[in-house]
Formats: sequence, structure tokens, C-alpha cells
Amino acid sequence: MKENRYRMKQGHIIWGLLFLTILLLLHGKLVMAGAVEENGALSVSGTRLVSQKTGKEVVLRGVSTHGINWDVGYPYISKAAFQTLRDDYGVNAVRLAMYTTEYYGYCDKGSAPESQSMVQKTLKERIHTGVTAASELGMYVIIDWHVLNDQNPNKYKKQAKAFFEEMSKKYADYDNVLYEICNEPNGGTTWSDITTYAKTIIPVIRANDKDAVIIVGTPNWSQDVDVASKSPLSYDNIMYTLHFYSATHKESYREKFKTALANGLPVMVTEFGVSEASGAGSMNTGEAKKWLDLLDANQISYFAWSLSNKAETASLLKSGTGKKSGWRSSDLSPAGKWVFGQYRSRGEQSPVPGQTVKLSKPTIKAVNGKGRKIKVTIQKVKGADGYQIRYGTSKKFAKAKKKTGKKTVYTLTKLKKGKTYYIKVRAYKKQNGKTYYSSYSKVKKIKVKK
Ligand code: IDC
Repeated sequence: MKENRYRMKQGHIIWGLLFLTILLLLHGKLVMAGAVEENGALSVSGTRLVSQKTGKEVVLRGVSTHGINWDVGYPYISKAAFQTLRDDYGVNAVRLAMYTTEYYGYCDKGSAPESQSMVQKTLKERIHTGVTAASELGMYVIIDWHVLNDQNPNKYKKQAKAFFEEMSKKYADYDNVLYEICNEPNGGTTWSDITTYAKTIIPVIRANDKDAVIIVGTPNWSQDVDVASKSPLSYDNIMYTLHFYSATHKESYREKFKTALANGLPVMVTEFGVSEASGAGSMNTGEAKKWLDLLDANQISYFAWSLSNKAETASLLKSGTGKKSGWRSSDLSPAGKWVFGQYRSRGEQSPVPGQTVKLSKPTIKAVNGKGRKIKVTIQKVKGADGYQIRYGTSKKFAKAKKKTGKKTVYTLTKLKKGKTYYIKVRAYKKQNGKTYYSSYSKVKKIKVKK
């Protein structure tokens, strides 16, 4: 009887777990690791982005796709590509840039052969691929309504309304989705035009998703954050877009940013390039460095334009590369090498949430027997906080002992004489309360003589 009850309970638990798994899968909330797991949904507090889970500040260091409308953009929407960005280049967020006009535009398909509704269907599928990949990797993701040639977001307000209604319904339960409602208003579009548009779109999103972060473009290709800072919107969890291309936008544009920040405007740089504003032309890394220093100092999030192999300066991938993920340094463009170099070194100084900690495996420089003791000397690993030694008389490290510390020299004591000891070492690093380990070094063996 008792046994039966126990079995039933076990059955319930198994069914319960299965049900829960299916539920999680259906909701696409299966976040495995990374920034989202640590921080959950984001909100805006003062000028900062903060975690709803921990209350702490969160900085997004991201990459924007090129237009997902083109074959220089959408082929990089994949889990493999995003994982390379996350694991190799310290990226914790991606932006899916969906052009509203031009070839395959969501509202104006240009000369694309398909019907407008087919174009829309395809674009939404690409967004879903991107959101799913980012969710599985624990990365944040921006859905960007990429206003550019249409200039004034009010031009396609009706379509934008329907689009954001659908998106916010679909992704209401996703903690990692942010909405960018108009990339770059331009052509004389005023802040007042933009707020008219925003006051229509924001409530539509809020009806489905009470607190998602919504990012609003600013006049003049999202440069005039100073103008927006004088009369910001009165909703919660709103950020304002600032874009810069460092070979064009220099100190006078940084001044606009400083004014906005001083006025308390929460700013997000959802696009920056090291090229000229056209995306082409020369590169200016000196100015880009000034920008990133300024943004880092204020914990502002930024996204590099663009994850593409298109032959233009701003592209992060080399124009010749056919690789869709797993890019090594030799697959990157000069801009990509610089940007990812910065992401990595800035990440080492102050890691962004969810950044994978990479540690090379250590080498055991020497093992020296001294009576019944063994002295182990480890080659220092860059970035490590300490080391863990495993040692024992079994080749397979069964019942092996552990020794952990911050030094690079250790003495193992209380060893058995006449036995051969096997020794291996790994490095570790602590970040955000977690311990990350490198893989183990090669095994060294030594016989204890006396
Ligand atoms: C550029 C692309 C380029 C494309 C062009 C027009 O890099 O390949 O031909 O758009 O569609 C922005 C825009 C962004 C631009 C980028 C570079 O948001 O769409 O992409 N840029 O010009 N603002 C400032 C620069």
C-alpha cells in the first residue's frame, strides 16, 4: 500500500516534469544560460537598464544584423552565429534590423518578386528564428522596426501598429525581447512627430506586455537625444536611441549625448559603426574609442552595425568569408577585428552579464619530489583568479584529492611512499557569484620514493 502510494507520487512527479518541459518549450522560455538567466526581464531606472531579478545595472554589448531583408543579413540569424558572438566575442545581445522599405521592405517591398504579404511572412519567420536562437542562448534581442528611407515613422503607422501588436502578443512571455519602434526618423521629422507615433505604438505593446523595454528613435537619424531629453515621453521603461558612426560623428555629437544624460534621459546606442555614416568610407577607431569609453563610463548599452560580409567598411565580417558562424580573427573585416577586440578587452576589464568566461588551460611547469612531498609549479594563466589541483594514485583520478588556491606553487603532502602520483590542474575565475573553470592541464606523473 505504502509502496503503491510512493509509486503514484513518483508517477505524478514524472508527468509533472514532462508537462512543465512542454510548457516551457511552447512558451519558448527555455533559457539555458547567459545574461537572461542571471537577470531576467529588464527595466529602466533613471538613465540605466536594470535587471528585474537582481535590481542591478545591466549593460548590453551587442551586435546588430544588417537588414534581415537581404542575403547579407538574414543568413546570420542562427543559433550557431549568435553562439559564436556570445562565446568568442563577449556579446550578450543581438538586434534584428527589419527594414520597412527598400528591397523586401516590410511595408514597401520595392522590386521583390513576392507579394507584400509573403514578404511580411518571411520577415516574421526570420524574426522568430532570431528570437528563438537568442532565447536558447540566454541573450537579449531587439526587434527593430527599421525606418530609414520612409523617413517619418507616421508614414506606416498603421502597419507598425499591427506589427507590434502581433509581436508583443507572441513574445509577451519572453523576458529577453526589447522593442525598437523606429530606427532613424529623418528628412525633417520632428520630435513631436515621433512622440505622436510613439504614443500610438507604445500602448499597443503595453496592452500585451506591461513592462518590456521599448526604445524610441530620435530626430535626425537618431542623433538628437538632446532634443528628446527636453520633453521625454511619460511612460515607464522607455529608452531613447542614439546612433553614431565614428568617422562622421565626433565631439559635437558626444555633446548631445552628454546633454541628454545630464537631463536624465535613458539612452541606448542600438547602432554604431567605426565607418562613415554611409557605412562605407574610412574607419576612425580613435573616435570610436572615445565614444566607447564615454558609453562604458556611463554604463550605456551599445550594438555594432553590422553582422554582415557586405563589402563596406562597417561590416564586421570580411567580405570574402562565406562562413555563417564560427568566425576566427582571419574571417573578420578590419572593423570587425577592432570592434571585437574592444569587446573582448573591455569584457575582461568589466564583463557584461552573461559573458562567457574564457580561460586557457594551465600548464604544469614542474613537479619535484622532496621526500614524501611533491612541489607543483603552475604556469600562470591570464585572467585566472586561482587554480585547482587534482592528485592521486589512480590514472583516472578516482578518489583524487583536491587543492585550491591563488598561488602558482603548491606542496602536496601526506603522500604514500613507493606510489606513482598523477597530477592535473585547472584554472578558475569568479564572476557574478559563479565560478568558471578552464579545462584541465596535461597530466604529470611522479613517483614518491621514500
Ligand atoms: C546601411 C547599410 C547599407 C545599405 C544602406 C541602405 O550598411 O549596406 O545599403 O543601409 O539600406 C544607418 C542605418 C543603417 C545603415 C547604416 C550605414 O540605420 O540602416 O545601413 N547607418 O549607412 N544609420 C547611420 C548609418
